[in-house]
Amino acid sequence: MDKHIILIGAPVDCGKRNQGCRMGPDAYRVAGLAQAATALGYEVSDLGNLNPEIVEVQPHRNPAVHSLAETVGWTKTLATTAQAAAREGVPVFLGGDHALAAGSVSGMAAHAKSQDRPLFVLWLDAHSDFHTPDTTESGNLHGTPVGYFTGREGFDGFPPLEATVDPANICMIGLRSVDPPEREALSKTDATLVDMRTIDEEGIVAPLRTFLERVEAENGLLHVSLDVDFLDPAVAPAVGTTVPGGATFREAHLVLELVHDSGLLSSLDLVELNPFLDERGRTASLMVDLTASLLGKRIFDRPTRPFSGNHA
Ligand code: NNH
Ligand code: MN
Ligand code: MN
Ligand code: MN
Repeated sequence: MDKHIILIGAPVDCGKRNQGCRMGPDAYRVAGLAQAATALGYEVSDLGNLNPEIVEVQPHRNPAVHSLAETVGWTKTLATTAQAAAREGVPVFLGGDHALAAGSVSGMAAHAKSQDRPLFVLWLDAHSDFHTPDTTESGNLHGTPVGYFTGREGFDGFPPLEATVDPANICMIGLRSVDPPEREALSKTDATLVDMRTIDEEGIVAPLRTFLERVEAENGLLHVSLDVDFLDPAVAPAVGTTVPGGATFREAHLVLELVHDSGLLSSLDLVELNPFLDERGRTASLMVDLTASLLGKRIFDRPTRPFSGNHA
């Protein structure tokens, strides 16, 4: 993978009603994200915190939907920034809530298209975020980014997609809170859905390896979207939407260690951290440590590599 990390502050806080994710980018900086990447041999740039484009939109026909204009504005800013940054290195989006993935992933999909390569998405989350503005009951648009970048209907006012992500190229791991309309819509796709029961029964490694082997075989770009609530709230309390029964500390590290070893990472979202809810910075620090695993931090070098190709 590219040894240049580009930090992009995305203090998006409009994707749900409870506030605090806007403090995420600075919490990651304070917790030492840039220093961790530098120590692992990366060149690190920090673009600072971005602002959303100011846009006007018609109110959505679903009256529950809120903060539509702000979310659309962020989507435009982040999609443009993602494409420019991806030409220079590995964009790391410091959230901010998960609404930011409408912009980061759609921008990466456009970048992948410009290279004639498919974009694959590893979605690490308790939730599938596959709503559309028509199906969301909460009206919280952080529950909709996957619906947007796969090209579902109902995203009136959002920028038209230069490229959609094929649901068959999405692997969701950690699922344990999926709303009925999402489940119904997901069942009509070929997305890989790894819920907590699958992890309990089969382990987290097998489905991940299968997915990474496909990314490699298809010469894909790989975007990783890490929602804090992928983790069990006992280890990661600083998130508004805690769901019990999440990934353990070691399961999370292992996923990111395996992604590192694949050499396939192209871009990353760190989302839903709410520092206002943290305990002495422990969740921010854990997210930084997980990113270090993704960037190659290890206990010992491994004797064998799980992949045939040499991407290092
Ligand atoms: N599915 C719920 C909704 O749409 C919850 C989404 N919340 C998240 N997603 N934190 O990751 O409101
Ligand atoms: Mn560079
Ligand atoms: Mn999410
Ligand atoms: Mn979530």
